[in-house]
Amino acid sequence: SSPPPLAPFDHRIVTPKPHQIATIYTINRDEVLGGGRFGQVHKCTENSTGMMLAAKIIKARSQKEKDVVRNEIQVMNQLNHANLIQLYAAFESRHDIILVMEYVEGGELFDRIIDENYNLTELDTVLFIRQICEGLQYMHKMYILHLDLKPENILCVSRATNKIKIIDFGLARRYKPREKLRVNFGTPEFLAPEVINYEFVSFPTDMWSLGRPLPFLGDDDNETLNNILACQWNFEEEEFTDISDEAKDFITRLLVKSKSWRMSAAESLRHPWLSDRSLHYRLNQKVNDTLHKRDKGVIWSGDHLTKPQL
Ligand code: PIT
Repeated sequence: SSPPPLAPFDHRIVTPKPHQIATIYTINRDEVLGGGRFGQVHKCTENSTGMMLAAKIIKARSQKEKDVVRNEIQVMNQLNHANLIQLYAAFESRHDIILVMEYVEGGELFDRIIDENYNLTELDTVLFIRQICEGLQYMHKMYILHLDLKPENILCVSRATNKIKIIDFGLARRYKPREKLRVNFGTPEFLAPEVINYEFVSFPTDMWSLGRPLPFLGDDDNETLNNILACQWNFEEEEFTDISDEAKDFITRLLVKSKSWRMSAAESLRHPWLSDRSLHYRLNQKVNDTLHKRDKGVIWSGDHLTKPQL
């Protein structure tokens, strides 16, 4: 439960440099760490020190596109926290802006969630969500909204631990009390009701995203949006049969249609699901039980398998 390692450099205020990046850093174009809305992230090395970093190359030709990236830099300049990826340098040229950031090697949480070889337990989820809440609590204290929280934007520090860092501040901004938000409806399942309705966004808008493990999926995007707006969900899916009541209560207190009644990041951290150590102990016992029984062939997984002869 200790926080993830800090970036291997002190927090710095970055201004985009007009120099060529190539003389100071070596970008490994073959090694793609991830792709986002605006371009690819590559592994890269600072030539003078050998320090490993990550370089996000963002295509930005127009003034408007460049302003969006400058906003991302401004936001990252204000954020110094172990659960938020740190910015090291930035370079601006005619066609793109490159952000040089802290390097972590564990890949996206998204990939861990969908990896069938990795058995994600409820206790793992507690550890992930708790760190996301720590990062969010800090951001919100700094008056900054993330507005694009999803498993693709959470990085694992390594494959072996459950430590994470939040990335992608491309939509992040300083909270302005009267600001409404226009977003692209790329992934409707993640949108909070106030975003769909084009109403004011605020700190609780980020909190909605944390309750997202619930399926709002309709047969099409329209139905999905309607399910969100109607706050139509339940715990009847098979995935929830073994989930603790505390987890269900936690989700219930985030997926609240009215912004002002959702738990804040600080309240979430105090919720029993994230804070009750005896619950965590029980969840851990459950994990061990399961592994133990599986060793003995008592538990099988997958409908395609036949029951072992006991
Ligand atoms: C890493 C390792 C990795 C991906 C990234 C960094 C990506 C970071 C990132 C940060 C942003 C953003 C998009 C991606 O908008 O696998 O060290 O601010």
